Amino acid sequence: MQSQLKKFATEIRIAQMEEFKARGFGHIGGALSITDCLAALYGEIMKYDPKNPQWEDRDRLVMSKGHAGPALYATLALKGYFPMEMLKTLNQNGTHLPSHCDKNLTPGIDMTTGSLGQGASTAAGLALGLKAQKKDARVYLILGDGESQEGQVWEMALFAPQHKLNNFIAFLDNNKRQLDGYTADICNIEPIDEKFKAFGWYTLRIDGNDPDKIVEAVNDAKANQGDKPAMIILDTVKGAGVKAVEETKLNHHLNVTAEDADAYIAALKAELE
Ligand SMILES: Cc1ncc(C[n+]2csc(CCOP(=O)(O)OP(=O)(O)O)c2C)c(N)n1
Ligand SMILES: [Mg+2]
Repeated sequence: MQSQLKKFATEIRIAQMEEFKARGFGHIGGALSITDCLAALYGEIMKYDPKNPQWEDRDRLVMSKGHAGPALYATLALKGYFPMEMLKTLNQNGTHLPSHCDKNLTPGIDMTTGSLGQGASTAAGLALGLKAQKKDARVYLILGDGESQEGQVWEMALFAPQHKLNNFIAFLDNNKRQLDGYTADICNIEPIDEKFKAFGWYTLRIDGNDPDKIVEAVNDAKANQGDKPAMIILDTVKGAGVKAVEETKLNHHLNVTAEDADAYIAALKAELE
């Protein structure tokens, strides 16, 4: 029997596959690797109201690796922000679900992203703004490991501790692969936990494909971060949860035929039984 959150993660994966099936291709590897984190955030951690997406006191999520939009859309649809049927319009002309996140198009999307690195700064700015307004709301940020090669991420890494952004919890989806190969071969970011620690962050490193462990880590951060921002390094597998995608070395952006998608969905549904 899967835990409630693991079950939710599987449901998010199934809904994602419906999106990719309808479009025929997409950023499948990095969408799957961050799915367990989204299950934890929207299944347990975050404060939000699907009927009032602009609620002022809500927690915010910035999906800085904006190409993982489809994973977030699946999550938002399952939580009732918009009809499940809308998922089939992913990345089509006139859609409200573009390939990368757009806060002006999609209910529940808090920040427009896609240019890697920029979501780091906008998330820190949101956290600073909420703190200045003395709001009881947190900002969550999701970065990629390849994205963390961007200089802008390191400007933010300096800025957030300086401003004591203890309403700020970041995740780094350390799936070891970027667009065109292994992160360690292209521009190694390790030891990434030690780096954030040295920059003044409360840092944890966990199995990022276990939503229950992610909830535990966020509770730990909330209890122990003091006046620091928190960084949770998620050790993940790119393509997690769909074996054929995990095993495809360059799985950043793949074609997904209807037959592929149906096979992936059948395997995921079997996990729910
Ligand atoms: C500034 C910028 N440069 C390049 C790209 C193109 N691009 C999109 S995703 C990606 C790879 C990102 O790798 P990673 O952060 O590891 O993402 P994940 O593995 O989680 O998909 C690149 C180079 C971009 N979106 N923005
Ligand atoms: Mg990566």
